[in-house]
Amino acid sequence: PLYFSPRGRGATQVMFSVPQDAIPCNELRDASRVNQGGFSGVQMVAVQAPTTMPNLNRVAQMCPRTALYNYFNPLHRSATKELLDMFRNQGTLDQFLSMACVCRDSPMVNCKLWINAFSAALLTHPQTVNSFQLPALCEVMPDNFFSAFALRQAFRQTGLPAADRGIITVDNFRTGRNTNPENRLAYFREDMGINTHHWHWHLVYRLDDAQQPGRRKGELFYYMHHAMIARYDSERLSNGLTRVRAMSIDDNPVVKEGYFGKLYDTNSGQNWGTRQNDTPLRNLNRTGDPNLPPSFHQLTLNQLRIWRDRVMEAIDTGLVNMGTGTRTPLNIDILGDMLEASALSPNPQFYGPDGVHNVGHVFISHSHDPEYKHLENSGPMGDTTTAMRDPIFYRWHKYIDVIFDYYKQTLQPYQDRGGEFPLAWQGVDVTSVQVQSTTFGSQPNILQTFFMDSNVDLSRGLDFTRTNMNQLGPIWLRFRHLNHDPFNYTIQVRNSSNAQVRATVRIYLAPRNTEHGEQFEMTHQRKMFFELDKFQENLNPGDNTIRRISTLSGVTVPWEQTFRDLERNMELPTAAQSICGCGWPQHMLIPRGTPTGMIFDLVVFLTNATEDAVPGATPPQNPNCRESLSFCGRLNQPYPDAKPMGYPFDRNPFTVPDPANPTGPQVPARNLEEYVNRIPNMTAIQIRIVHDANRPVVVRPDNGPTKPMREISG
Ligand code: CUO
Repeated sequence: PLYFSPRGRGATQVMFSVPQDAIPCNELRDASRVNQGGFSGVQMVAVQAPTTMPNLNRVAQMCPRTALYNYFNPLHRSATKELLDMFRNQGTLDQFLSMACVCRDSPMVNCKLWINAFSAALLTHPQTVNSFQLPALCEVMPDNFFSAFALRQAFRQTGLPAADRGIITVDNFRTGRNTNPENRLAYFREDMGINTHHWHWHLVYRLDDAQQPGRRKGELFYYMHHAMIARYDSERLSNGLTRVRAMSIDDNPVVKEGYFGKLYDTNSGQNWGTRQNDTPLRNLNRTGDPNLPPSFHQLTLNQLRIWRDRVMEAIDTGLVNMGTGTRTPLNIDILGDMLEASALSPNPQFYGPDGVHNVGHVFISHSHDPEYKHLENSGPMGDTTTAMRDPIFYRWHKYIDVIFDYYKQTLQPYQDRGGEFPLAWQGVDVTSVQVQSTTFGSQPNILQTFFMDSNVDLSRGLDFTRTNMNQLGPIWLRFRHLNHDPFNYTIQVRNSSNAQVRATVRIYLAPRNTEHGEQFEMTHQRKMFFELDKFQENLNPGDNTIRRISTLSGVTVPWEQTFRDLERNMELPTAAQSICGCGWPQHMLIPRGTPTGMIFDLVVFLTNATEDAVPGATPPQNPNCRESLSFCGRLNQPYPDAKPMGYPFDRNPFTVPDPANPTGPQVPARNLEEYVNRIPNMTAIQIRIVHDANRPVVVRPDNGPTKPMREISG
């Protein structure tokens, strides 16, 4: 039998185990861990040989087994694509799994490359697309998430019988000291859920994907990354830091923020690059670096600026140079593809074969050794699992966001009535909004955040089955992360028509005040808004009360979907859709806030769902899978909202009369109140987010050791 499933764990799940050491597929054993923490029995997985053996020469040339795998490296990406296509071209599930096994066992295939290609294939292969759940990524490649130090402690445990093992505790963010103010944000940047989400998003929206009608991949690249930057800015204000300053590539750019990630790639046995404070961004002259394609051996910042300037020219003229003597109108989706740049970029030769954005990742990730004098590897900015750990990620993506916003500013602001996507919805008034946490004794419009601990089992990613069959069992690691008390929204809406209507409820949050303690002007605050939820509701004629719990958010996925494979726990091998793991982690839904309470503006905006509907986009059907529709869409379907992403805050506010000069030219609405006043179907309230630093740190009760364990500092 090719794959077996005594308790719902198929061969695909088992194949993710210990890929670093490439235990041959036919020796893989499934240490099925049921009942959280226990495990029962060992099963062999037999795998047949494929009918034709693959030729892996090219794959191995582009990404050798000994290389430090980087998603943003064009060679590694081509190798991933080649392997992925090899998997996709297998017709039956048996053939697909056989091929995946042979490649996994081949000494020519880089294991992280294999994980990426195999995961991407599982997401899209017709035989697995609806029946597979990716395992928690930090279990599969723990070395991309935990420091070399923590990992070493974990490896030590593998040599011990289960009863003698300790639990590795990672309760401190150890990539810097607080004398470096950037370290205050380490809990955000190094959060396992955030980094997993970023990897998963780029896996679902691959750079070399073919066009799929209505998917709006370029626009989603803009929107999803914009939201992450806005969230990071809120997090910075919560920690007494200024908003992120965009990175510049002009005038001798310098990366002020150093980063020492403490990461070690167990696959290749190599260290990730590090970066000192005040590292200049210099031309790349990495001739001889086998990891980068020749086009990157000598790459100048000037070249990057030329590509950037051409993109800016396209924005200014509103037209894309197709390279064939013709020009076509620019839109946000094309701009996203151009900048990223994906395979859908309209004229890659002209706008940058690898896109301004990707090339920036490569420049920055090699800035510590631009001339390859020290044979240094890429830094964390080179890969999607690690990029968000580095403070420079946010500065670079803010720069990309500034370019997107430059385009958005060329568009007509939405008007309350008339024009494109008018804001007012005749007959629907949002009369009041309140949020309240579900905890006993909570007060309205005050939310609380706190730190807590959760456990993950690293045994899948560590080699121990081979050394001693009697020493199976979990290797627990406990890490600290932000969380908040769940809360309810209560929204009162009056429908003054005499028919039932269906509404899309859009909920956004942004800090009310700048780092200088002044209320944000609307032209700036609109960029700070990030989505908390989006869902649909029927409104009966008259007064309606909409209640919604924060855990159902349309941008997040629950902790269980990020950190545990559903099959193991739910015994439903076909229950989960693979894309359901993609989404912002629920525990990071709201920013940390401050101990005394930080004021945020919460906006509820109702639009007509009939107008928002997209043909071909069906509602979620799988009750076991919470999907992040806003960030991840649905697999093989058009994006399920007809409005521009980020609507209405993606564009500058409409203009209003200038009180200082009522007969003169109008000015953009100056603050949120002036904006909301004109839109009856929108309401804003102020809420406070209090960070309870004194709350005792509790451990998430499920998914952990069944009895107390010796703690080992990681
Ligand atoms: Cu996700 Cu730059 O696109 O990291």
